[in-house]
Amino acid sequence: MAKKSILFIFVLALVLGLAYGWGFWRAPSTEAPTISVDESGQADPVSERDEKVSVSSEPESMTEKLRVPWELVFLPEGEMLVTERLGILKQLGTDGAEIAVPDVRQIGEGGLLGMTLHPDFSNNHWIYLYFTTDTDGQLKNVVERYVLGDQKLTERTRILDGIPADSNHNGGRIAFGPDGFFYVTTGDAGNSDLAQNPQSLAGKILRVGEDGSLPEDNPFSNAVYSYGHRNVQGIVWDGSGRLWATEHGRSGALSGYDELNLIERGANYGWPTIQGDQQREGMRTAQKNSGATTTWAPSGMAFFDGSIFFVGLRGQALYEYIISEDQLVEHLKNQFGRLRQVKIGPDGNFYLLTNNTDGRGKPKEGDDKLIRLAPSNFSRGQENNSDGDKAVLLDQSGFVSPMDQAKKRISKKLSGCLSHRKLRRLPMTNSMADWL
Ligand SMILES: [Ca+2]
Repeated sequence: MAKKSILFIFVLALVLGLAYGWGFWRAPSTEAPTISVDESGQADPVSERDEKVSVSSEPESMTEKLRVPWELVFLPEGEMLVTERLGILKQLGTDGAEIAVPDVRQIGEGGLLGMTLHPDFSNNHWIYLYFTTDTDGQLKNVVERYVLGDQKLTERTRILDGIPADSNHNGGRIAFGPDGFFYVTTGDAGNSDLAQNPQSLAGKILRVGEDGSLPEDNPFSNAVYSYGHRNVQGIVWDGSGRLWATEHGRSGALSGYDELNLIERGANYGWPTIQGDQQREGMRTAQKNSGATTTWAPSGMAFFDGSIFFVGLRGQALYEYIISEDQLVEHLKNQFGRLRQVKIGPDGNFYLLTNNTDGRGKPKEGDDKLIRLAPSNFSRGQENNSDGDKAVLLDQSGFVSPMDQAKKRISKKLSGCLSHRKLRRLPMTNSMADWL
C-alpha cells in the first residue's frame, strides 16, 4: 500500500511536472498579439496586417514573361499598367493591350522607366512617363505627359527635358506628392560632380508642377528639390507626409553604402563627398545605409503600416524599415531574384515586379513577373518572425554576423512549430486573366 502511494505520488509529480513544463514551453504562443506603435504613436496590432485583404497569404504570380518591367500603376477600373524598359506600356487585363511609347532609347539601365497617373486621372486621363531618348542627337532623360485613351497615348506634352543620361545612373522614379507637386528622381549619369552642382538636373530629386512649371519655393530657382544624390530609384511619403528615398551607393569592386534617406527641401545628401556613416557640415548622412560590404541596390518603395518598404535588385530582397523602431528587416531574400518595384494595391495587397531578364539576373521560369502577396507575409520584427517569412533583422550597418545568423536559425527552428504562416514556393500557373 505504502509502495503504491509512493508510486502514485511519483507519477502525479511527474505528470504535474510535465504539464508545468509544457505550459512554460507553450507560453509564447498564448501571449496576446504583439502590439506595435507607428510613427504617429497609434497602437496597431500586427494582426491587422491580415484584416484588410481577402486573398490567401500565398504569393501569386499575376502575370509572367514581362520584358524588364520597371513600374506599375493601378487604373481606376481595376486594370494595371506596367512599363517595359524597351518602350512598351503594357496593359494587364482582359485585352492585354501593348502601347509603344515613341522615341524611347533603351540603353543599359536607361529606357522607359517611371510612370505615374495624375491624382485626378479619373477625369483628365493624364499619364506621366520618364524615359531615355536620343532623337535630337543627345542622350538624355525626359518626362512626358499623355492622355491615356482607348489603348493609345495622345496629346503628347514634354514636362521636363534635358535630364543628363548615360547607360547607367538614370534614376527614373516619378510620383505626385501630398503637396500636389510632381517629383522626379534622377541619377548622376556617371558624372559624380554633377550631383553637387545645384544647377544640374543630374543626381537630384526634382519638384515641378503638373505641367512642369516651377514651384515658387523651390530652393535653387529651378526644378531641383534636393541634391547630392548618386542614383535615386525610389520615393515614397509616409503617414506623416514625409518624403523618403532610396539611393544606390558606390558600385564596381567596392560596392555597398546603399542608402535610405529622409528627404528635405534644399538639403545636400552628400554624394560623392560623404558615404555610409560619414558626416560633413551642410550634408545629410543617410537615415540607414547598407554598410561597406552589403549591397541592396535599392529601387522602388511603398509605405505600409508604419514601415517603409523598398526592394533590392542585387540584394534580391524586400526590405522593411520600421520607422518607430529605427530597425531594418529583410523579407523574401533570394526568393524571387532581383526586385524592381513594390506597390500597395487598392485591395491592400503588396505587388512586386521582378527584374531578372535584363542580363544581370538569373531568370526563373516565367520571368519577369508581377507577384501579389498579402501583407500577412510580413510579420514585424525579429521576435515576431514566422518560420516561413525568412525575415532577418539587420543591425545598424546592415551586416548580420555569422553568430547572429546561427542564433537566428536556432530561434527560428524553435518558433517554427508555433508559426501559422508559411510562405511556399510560388505556383507558376496563375495568369492575369485568371485573377481578373
Ligand atoms: Ca548620401
